[in-house]
Amino acid sequence: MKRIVTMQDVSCVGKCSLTVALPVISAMGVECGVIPTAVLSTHTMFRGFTFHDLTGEINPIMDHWKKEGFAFDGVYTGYLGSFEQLGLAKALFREFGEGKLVVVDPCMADNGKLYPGFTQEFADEMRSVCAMADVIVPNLTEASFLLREPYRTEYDEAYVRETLQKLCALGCRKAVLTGISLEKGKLGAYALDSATGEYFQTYKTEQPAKFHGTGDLWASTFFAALVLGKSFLQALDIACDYTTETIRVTLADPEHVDYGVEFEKTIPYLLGLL
Ligand code: PXL
Repeated sequence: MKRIVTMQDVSCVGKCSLTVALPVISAMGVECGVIPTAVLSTHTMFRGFTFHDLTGEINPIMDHWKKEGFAFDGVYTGYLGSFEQLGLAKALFREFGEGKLVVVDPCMADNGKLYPGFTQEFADEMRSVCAMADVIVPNLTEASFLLREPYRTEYDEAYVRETLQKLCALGCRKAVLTGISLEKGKLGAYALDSATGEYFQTYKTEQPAKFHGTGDLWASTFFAALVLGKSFLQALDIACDYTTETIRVTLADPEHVDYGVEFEKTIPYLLGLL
């Protein structure tokens, strides 16, 4: 059985980060070890959320794992909340990611804006974490902060390709831009493998709403699909398909909440894609 480790926070209600990654990766048949970086009552889009930092636990957790001789087939980092945690993510890659699949989702921004608490300096430091990854999976907003370039809502294919080249120049082998739309009504992912110069793209029907946590849903699915041995293009396609279908099913439920998607309902659909 494949075994991975993912490092991100636990938002107790809100369906993002670990409360998405753990069930989705497990459902895909991959053992999911976790490094929880913090416990929050909700994700940071709610007001008044509580926050308990777990940074001090991370080195002891890794030390114990080293003593036990644990090894993983892949390492995936999501939302990280401090400069110190960026350093610990790099330590995690050195200790457990050598020769394994390392995926970095530089979670910090969306829709042109940094999430609460993040700064341009954090984005600058995130570059060195991206440099150690095999694959990074930013959205266009995150890419603009990583590259210190203005965020654009209007763009063409040349801009997407140029952005992917600049992202790969950070040091990762492959870069994926999520949430790309080059044609009205279609939304998907555009990627570059810098080692071969090959571009990849896949699109699904754009859904008429955006939800929190869908970036984490996408990244978890993409990562686990790669760990399971799917090709790069297949993994992109499976992640776009599952995320789109999940938003569609969520919108079809008149009682859906606005803070997260009903990914639980579409797990059978996801397994059908594998
Ligand atoms: O989905 C990314 C994410 C993860 N964790 C926390 C967040 C967010 C996005 O806002 O607030 C705590």
